[in-house]
Amino acid sequence: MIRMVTASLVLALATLSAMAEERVAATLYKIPNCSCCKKYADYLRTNGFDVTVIEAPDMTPIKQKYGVGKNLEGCHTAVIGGYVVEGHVPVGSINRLLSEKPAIKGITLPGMPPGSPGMSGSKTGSFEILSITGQDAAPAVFATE
Ligand SMILES: [Cu+2]
Repeated sequence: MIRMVTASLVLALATLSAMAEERVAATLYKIPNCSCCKKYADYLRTNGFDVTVIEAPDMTPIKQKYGVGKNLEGCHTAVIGGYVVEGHVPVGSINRLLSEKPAIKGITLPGMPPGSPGMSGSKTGSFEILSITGQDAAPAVFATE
């Protein structure tokens, strides 16, 4: 019995360390003086992402490249696993995006809602994370957190 418990414990530990090593690469574009963007990069790092920050004085071409329409814009733009993650999106939605791999360009939390990851203040309501499709149609809700 003890041997079985030990074996499953070893297995659990092995799984845990494999998970810890598997850091997902993320590239985050931001304007140089954006401090909430920097805090969001730190938030991603804390949650297991390997973040490369690229300072972009003009974010317009980046938003255009990744299909982030004006109504969908946050501050920074991240690229993770081939998806665009715009603004202060909570990590739960990113992980769901990466595991479900839907046929969209990415997800966004438009604006800079108080209390969202990297933002100060306290949360006043639930966050609506929207799908980015690159189409003009009204964006669908990807998740509510
Ligand atoms: Cu921000």
